[in-house]
Amino acid sequence: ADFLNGTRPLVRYPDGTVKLRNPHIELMDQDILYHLALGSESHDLVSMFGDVKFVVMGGTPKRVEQFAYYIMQEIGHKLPAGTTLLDISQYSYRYSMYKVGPVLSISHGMGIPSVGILLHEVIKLMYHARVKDPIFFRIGTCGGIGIEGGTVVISEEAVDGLLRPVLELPVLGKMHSRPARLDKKLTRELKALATAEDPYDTIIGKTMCTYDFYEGQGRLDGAFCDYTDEDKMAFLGRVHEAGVTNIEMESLSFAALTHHAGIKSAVICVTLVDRLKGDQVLAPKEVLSEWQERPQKLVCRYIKRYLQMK
Ligand code: R2B
Ligand code: URA
Repeated sequence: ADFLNGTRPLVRYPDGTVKLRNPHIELMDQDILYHLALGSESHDLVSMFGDVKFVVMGGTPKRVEQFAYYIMQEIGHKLPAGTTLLDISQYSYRYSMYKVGPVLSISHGMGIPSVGILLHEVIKLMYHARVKDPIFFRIGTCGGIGIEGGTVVISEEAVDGLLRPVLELPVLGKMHSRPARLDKKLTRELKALATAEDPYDTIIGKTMCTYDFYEGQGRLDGAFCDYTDEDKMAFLGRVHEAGVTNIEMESLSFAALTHHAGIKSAVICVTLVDRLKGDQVLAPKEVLSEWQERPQKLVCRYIKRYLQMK
C-alpha cells in the first residue's frame, strides 16, 4: 500500500523487508557496520533488531537517550528489574543507539556527512535484520524564518542552499544527485497529531539544509563574514519568499537517502531562533530543553497511535 503513495522507488521485497541497491553486500562474508560497532557475523542482527519498526534520529547522544526513556514510559515497555538502557554503539565512540521494543533511537551528529554515513549503516542494518517497512524520523532543531522560537516544523520538502531539492555528492569524480523527497502522507499524519492544546504551533514547511551553521545560514556572528546585514536580510527574505520556513543541516541527506532506499521518512524540527530577528541562540537552557521535547512528543504520538492500531 505504501507504493500507492507513488514516490518511493520499489526497493523492497514483497514482504516489506529492505532491499539494498548494492549488489556487493550479499557477496561479502561479513559486513562490519563500523560506526555502529556492529557486524553481520559478530552479532545476530535478526534477533537483535528484527522487531524494529521505527528509527528515530536526533543530533545529540543525550537527546536520543532521553527519547528512548520517554518512549519506553509512553509505550509501557518494561526493562528487566535492575537494568538500564544500554548504548548499543557505545564502543564506536561515534554515534549512540538505544533500542526500546520496536523503536531504535540513534544520534546522528551534525551535518550532512555525519548523518549520511550513519544512514548507510542503519539502512544496511535494516537489511541484515530483515526489518519490514521501517519508518524513519529525524527529530531536530533548526532556525526559523519569520516564526516564533519553539515552533515545530514538519518538513514537506528539503532543499539545499541554492533552493534545489536534491542531494549532490561527487562519486568517482562525477557529481551525482538524488532527489530529497519526504513522505507527504506521513507529513500530513504527523501534522494531524498536533492538538489545539499544545501551547505552541506545529506547521508544515519547506526546509533549507546547509553545509554550515554560520556563513552557510547567512549568520553575521561566525569567525568570518564577508557580507552585510542587508545582504543577509535580503537572502533570508528571498528564501522565505520561496517558501522556506526553517534552516538546518541534515534534512537533505536524510530525505534523499531514505527515499533512495524506499524507506518512509519525516523530519520534525523545533525552531530555536527566528532568523529574521537574530543569529544567536539566546534562549535559556531550560527553555531550549523544553522546546526540544516538542518534536519528540509528536513522534511519540505517532508511534503510540501506530502500536494501538496493530
Ligand atoms: C541543527 O542544529 C545543529 C546545529 O546547531 C545541526 O545539526 C542542525 O541541523
Ligand atoms: N540549527 C541550525 O542548523 N540552525 C539554527 O539556526 C539553529 C539550529
